[in-house]
Amino acid sequence: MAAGRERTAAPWLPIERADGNSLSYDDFLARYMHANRPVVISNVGKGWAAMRTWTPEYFKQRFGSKPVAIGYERNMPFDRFIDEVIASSAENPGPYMYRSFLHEVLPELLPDVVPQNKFAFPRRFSSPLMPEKWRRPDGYLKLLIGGVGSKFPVMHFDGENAHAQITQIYGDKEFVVFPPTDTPYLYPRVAFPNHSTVDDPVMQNRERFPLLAKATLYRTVLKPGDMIFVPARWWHAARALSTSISVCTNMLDPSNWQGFQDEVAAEEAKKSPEAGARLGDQLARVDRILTRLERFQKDSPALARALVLPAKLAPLTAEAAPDPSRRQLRIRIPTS
Ligand SMILES: O=C(O)CCC(=O)C(=O)O
Repeated sequence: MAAGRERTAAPWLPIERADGNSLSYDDFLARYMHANRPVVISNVGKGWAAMRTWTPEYFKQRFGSKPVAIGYERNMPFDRFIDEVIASSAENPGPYMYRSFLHEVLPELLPDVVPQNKFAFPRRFSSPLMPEKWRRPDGYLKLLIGGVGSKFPVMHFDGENAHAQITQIYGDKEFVVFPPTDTPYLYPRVAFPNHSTVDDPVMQNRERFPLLAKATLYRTVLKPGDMIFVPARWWHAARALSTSISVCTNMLDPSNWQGFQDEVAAEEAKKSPEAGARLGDQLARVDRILTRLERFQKDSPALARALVLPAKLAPLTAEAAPDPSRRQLRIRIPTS
């Protein structure tokens, strides 16, 4: 057998599940987000028009030949993209859309994903106190579409130490994660340490990637109404099992702040050490202010509500934050 042809079906463990009808937001934060533990939450997005109307045919009819971003450097007419998605197969996978930020390219779809999913609330990313580059009240809401066998191009963990969530709207998607402690076995790229060179984490090429045998694979299949919470630095990969439509966002709060601050300051320090130190100081100040405002709301909820401003500056829940679908957002899309 030629090198790389022989593959091992990796053993896997299921990802914990919770029911969105009974899980409170506080329990979600305590058990998962602040414990850096993945979970699949069912029954989310129940009120969304998207859950009823988003199908491949709907996108084809609504957007026709409008050009749409598929990957970093690939645009194509929406109707042709959908045709290729429908024709996609395990043997001959079609394109997978993963760079379409809704506010930027398809704002007309925003009313279809309200009310906001409380578990996907971007938290500190939505604070007006965040420096502009990282102020994203929608959590970088993004559309993901692919046909059978197509996949997100690279196993990775999200940059800026962000937590992520992916909500399944149509079809089935296989989703796998590995804990951060498995990083030594996942062959990170030298230039992009949050990108893995592993081509398939499920049907593994153990000749080329022998250390994979030491990693613990967690797997699930997302169905419409399921959301997976992917904690900061958890490696993840996704593959459509049928035509699949989902949305995803990022979240930031005290649980992943320090890593966020260190990472973006280190990136800035590549321009100059002074600029990196300045940004680190600025973010440390923002952290101190947000921490006080968050604590005040927890300790004195009635007074905080009466004063209005604490919840505006440091929104703790989706209800306290302005609905991002109603505002024209100026969003800066990261380029790496
Ligand atoms: O395709 C998916 O569901 C994964 C999305 C993802 O990980 C990302 O956009 O960073």
